[in-house]
Amino acid sequence: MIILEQGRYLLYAAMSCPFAHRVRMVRLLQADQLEDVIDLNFVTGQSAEEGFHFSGVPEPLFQAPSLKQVYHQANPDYVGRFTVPLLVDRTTRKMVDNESMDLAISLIKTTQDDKSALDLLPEGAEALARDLSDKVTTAVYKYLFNPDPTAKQEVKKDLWAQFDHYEDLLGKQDHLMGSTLSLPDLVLWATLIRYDNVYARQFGIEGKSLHKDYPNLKRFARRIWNMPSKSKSGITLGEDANLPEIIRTYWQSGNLAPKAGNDPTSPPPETLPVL
Ligand SMILES: N[C@@H](CCC(=O)N[C@@H](CS)C(=O)NCC(=O)O)C(=O)O
Repeated sequence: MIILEQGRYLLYAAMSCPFAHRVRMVRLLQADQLEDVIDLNFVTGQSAEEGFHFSGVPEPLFQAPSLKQVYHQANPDYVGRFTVPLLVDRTTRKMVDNESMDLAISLIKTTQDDKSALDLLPEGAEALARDLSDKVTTAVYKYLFNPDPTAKQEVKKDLWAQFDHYEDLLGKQDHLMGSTLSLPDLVLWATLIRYDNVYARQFGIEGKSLHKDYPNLKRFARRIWNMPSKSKSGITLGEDANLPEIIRTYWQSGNLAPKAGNDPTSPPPETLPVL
């Protein structure tokens, strides 16, 4: 349950993270209700030993140097990975939730009484969003982290089968649930915009590109890219995504880049067109 009170929450996020991205997108699309209620705090680096940390500017709630320490403060009993997104209640200084899909749904439900709010969760949308999260968002990490080349090929085949299915569907309709934007669109979009530059190129899921092989997915991605948010800044979803920062972060990530055979100390490759 989210309380619509100014400055009440802090959302810890990473610009690069597609899971945190879906929560940020809901916040932006319902910004007239949520922008002043949830402040964002971005992690600025990730190391193999410490995980996500905040370099330079101190983290505002606990003055913690790392996300791990925020977790320790906000939930001393927490066991698990120290992941983004993480929502913390500033008043109680306690963790609210760190599951992106639950957070996104909870934010949508909090704002849906307002008649001007987008209906991001029509019937069936939650199930489709969860399915996409499992078969698309997570698939690229299953590919990256699986050491077995045969298993990697299986993951790639299944992922492309998903893309083929949605390519077909989006040839017939503008959005996954029909004619209007909903949560599954946001989930799929967060992977699509990262696909060519990060997942294909940096994670090594080579062979197909959104730009060249999936015209309907590309059109869909462009439509959402240009979608205005309700933020006071007037930013579009595409501008907010900050693709150059996403590409750079993955490239320099001490965890991911060497696994994919990249040299994180060299400059990231030039950005390929996505849309
Ligand atoms: N179940 C989480 C997963 C989020 C997740 O895996 N986030 C990644 C970044 S994209 C993370 O924080 N990784 C850090 C780690 O595993 O230590 C969710 O959907 O919210």
